[in-house]
Amino acid sequence: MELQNLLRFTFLCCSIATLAACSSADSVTAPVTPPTTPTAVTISGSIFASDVGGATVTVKKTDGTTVAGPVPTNSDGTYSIDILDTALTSDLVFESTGGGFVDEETQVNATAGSMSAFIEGGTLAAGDSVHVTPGTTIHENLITDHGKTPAEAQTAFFNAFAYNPDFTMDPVDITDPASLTADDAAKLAGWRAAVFSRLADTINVTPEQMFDMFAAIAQDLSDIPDPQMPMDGMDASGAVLIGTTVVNSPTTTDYLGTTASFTTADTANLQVTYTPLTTNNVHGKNTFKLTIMDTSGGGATPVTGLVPGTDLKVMPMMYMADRNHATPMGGITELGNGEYEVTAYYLMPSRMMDGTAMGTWDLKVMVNMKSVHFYPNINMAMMSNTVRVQLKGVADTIIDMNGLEVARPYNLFRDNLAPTGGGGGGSTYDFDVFIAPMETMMSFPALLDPMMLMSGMGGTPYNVSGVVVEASVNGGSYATGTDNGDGTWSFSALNLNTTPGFSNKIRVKLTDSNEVKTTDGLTAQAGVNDSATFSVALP
Ligand SMILES: [Cu+2]
Repeated sequence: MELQNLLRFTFLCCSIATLAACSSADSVTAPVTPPTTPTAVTISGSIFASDVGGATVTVKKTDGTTVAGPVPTNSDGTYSIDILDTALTSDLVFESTGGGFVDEETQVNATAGSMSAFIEGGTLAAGDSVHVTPGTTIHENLITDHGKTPAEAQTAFFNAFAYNPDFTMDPVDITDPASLTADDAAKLAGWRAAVFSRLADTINVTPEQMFDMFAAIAQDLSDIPDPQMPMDGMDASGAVLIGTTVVNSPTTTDYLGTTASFTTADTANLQVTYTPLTTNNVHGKNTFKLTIMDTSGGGATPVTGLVPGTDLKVMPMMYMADRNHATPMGGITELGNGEYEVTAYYLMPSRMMDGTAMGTWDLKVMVNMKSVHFYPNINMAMMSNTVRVQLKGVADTIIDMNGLEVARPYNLFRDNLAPTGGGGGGSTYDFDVFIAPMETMMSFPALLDPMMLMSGMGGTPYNVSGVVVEASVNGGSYATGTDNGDGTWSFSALNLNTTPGFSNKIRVKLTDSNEVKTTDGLTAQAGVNDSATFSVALP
């Protein structure tokens, strides 16, 4: 066999030599390929629960053979490890055991358990980073301990937590003042880890036992999920207990309650408290209160007189599996005593009504250039009362995230619906819509007349003028709305059917001096695509 191979090899060399000689007049000798010596690449990263110092990091193949390490982590949780580049084509598991960390929630020094990250073969190259977090640990456990494919593990994790664990993201300890200058992505990654710390504390699991909680969650997620309750504390064979404790693995309800409990955030000499105005924190128009206190010198003095848009900015961002996007904002009103009322118009809920996870909302608040973040869980509003409809431009187009020219979306939000004159049993209602066209995924300004709209990356700006907004109730004639100059249009004394549960249909038309906006971006056809419909059921 060896001789045969040698002959074949020799023959191949000769063929190549012949070809080389034919195609290159200068070359008289065949190029000799030197035998390749495996070289090592350096991968750096961190073990984060928060920062786990003195942990032992090993890289293994999925069959358990060690390909690199062990190496220790530094006191800040960082490590650096050399891996033969020949090993990078294999699926790899980064494993960490032991070490110490300061638990974010309890602030106690604790000994870490095992954490891990699964890296698909061919993903890593020299200089890349692998950050091992609670999220990557659960994902890896689903693959290694429960036989899931990487894609299945990702889906199971996303269903439960509405994000994909990302080993490239370097988290910061959000309870450490040193994190204040970190970027939004690092804070988001740090918050995601801190949620597990608080979740453990909430269900009476110690920081040490939290690592068994990661394994328990993976076990829970290994069975067929119920979208409404992807974490139900059970697997196919019954209740999942955490390690050697008698504590049940947490449920989706526990998790959502924990995420919603992050309502106070500190930055240098400032404390900001976020208060949703309703317990059902829904998508569409959403008004909330921010309380801003100056905490310098250990006190708490209300911060008053912040100018909206200058001293005080609120910038929500949704992190989805495949993209990030901003959302339209309404106004900010100072209430006094350091309190400010803010209106956001959420394009999407964090989860659909059936429980399907969509993404994570990051509500960034900037006070005098210092930022804090909240991550509210935004519920889906009832379908019987439409919170948002869409109309589209026809000649009015944008270049989308894929570089394609598409009709510009105009988001129309139900802004207000109230009995005319404050009630008294009549059937007429005042109705306002808030309109926010899209410029890019990051920009949804309030519609003003006139204004110039950007049209995605590289698109031709669109000049808006002569805006007319009309509404018709239950097939009646159209009334023209009053432009309030802030993106809202008002209709007064609309006649609604007040029969309880009756689904009123309010059709809204949007026209500018160039065209009628349509539901499908095609040229308007009266009564076909020239209006969007809000369903309105009165209580
Ligand atoms: Cu979204």
